[in-house]
Amino acid sequence: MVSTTYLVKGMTCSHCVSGLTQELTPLTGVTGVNIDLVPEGLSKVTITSTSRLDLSTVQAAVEEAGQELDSVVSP
Ligand SMILES: [Cu+2]
Repeated sequence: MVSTTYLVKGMTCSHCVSGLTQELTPLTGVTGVNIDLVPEGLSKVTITSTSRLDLSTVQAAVEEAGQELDSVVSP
C-alpha cells in the first residue's frame, strides 16, 4: 500500500472536499482519500493506493474537480 500527500490549491469549503474525493476515489488502485482542508491555502490531500499513481492521473482528477495541483509532499 502506498500513501502519497499532495498539496492542492483552490479548495474553499466542504463541497470542494467532496467534489475532489469523488474524482479521486474511482481512480484505479485508490483505497482511500483523506483531505485536510485549508481554505484559501494549500489543502493536504492524502491518497492511499495499492500502487503508485501517475502524477498526470492525479493532476487530471484535481483539475476535473476545478482545483489546482500545487505539489507533491511525499513522493
Ligand atoms: Cu467549495
